[in-house]
Amino acid sequence: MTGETAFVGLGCNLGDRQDFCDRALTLLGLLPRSQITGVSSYYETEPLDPEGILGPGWFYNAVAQIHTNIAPLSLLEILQETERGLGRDDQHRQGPRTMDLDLLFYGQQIMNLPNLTVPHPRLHLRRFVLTPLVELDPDWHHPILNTNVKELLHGLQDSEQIRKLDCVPGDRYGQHPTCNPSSQ
Ligand code: PH2
Ligand code: MG
Ligand code: MG
Repeated sequence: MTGETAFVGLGCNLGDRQDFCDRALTLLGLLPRSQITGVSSYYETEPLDPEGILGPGWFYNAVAQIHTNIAPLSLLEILQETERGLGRDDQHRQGPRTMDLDLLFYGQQIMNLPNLTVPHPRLHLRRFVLTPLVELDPDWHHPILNTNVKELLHGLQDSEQIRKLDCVPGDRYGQHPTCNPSSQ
C-alpha cells in the first residue's frame, strides 16, 4: 500500500468545542486520496500558555490518524484551509481558536521548511498531544528523539491537567466511520 501514516492534532478553545472537533473530523474524513484510520478520545485540557495569549478557556484536544497519499505541504495547506473554514481568525492565529489542526507526524519523515516542521517541534512537551497519540499507537516512533510516544509521555514532568471525555468523537454528525470497529 502506498502513502504514509500522518497524525493530525485537533485543538479548540472557543465556541462549542465538541461541535468544532466533530466538524473537523468530518472534514478530515473527506480528504482526497486519504482515509482516517483512527481517532482518539476527546480530552479537555488546561491551556499550555506561557505567554498568556490563549485566553482562559480550556481546550478540547484529540488526534486523528490518517493514511494519506497527499504530500506534506499540500496536506498542510488543506489543514490551514480547513481551519479557516471552521472560522479560525487568521489575524490572531495565536489567540483563542475555533480549530487548530497541527501536522504532528508524517510517517517517519523529518522536514524543516520555513512553514512546516515535522515532527511537530513541541509535541514531545505536550501532554495534550502525547496522551491521545499514545491512545492511538503507543509504539509510534519519534524519528528525531529516537523513542516512542509512550516513553515520551512517561518522561513528561509537567503538571498540565487533562481529562478524558466520555463523548464519542464525531457523534453529533452520525457516528464517525472510524469509530465503528467493523470499518477498521
Ligand atoms: N495549543 C497551543 C498552545 N497551548 N494548550 C492546550 N491545552 N491545547 C492546545 O491545543 C494548545 C495549548 C498552540 O497551538
Ligand atoms: Mg497550529
Ligand atoms: Mg497548535
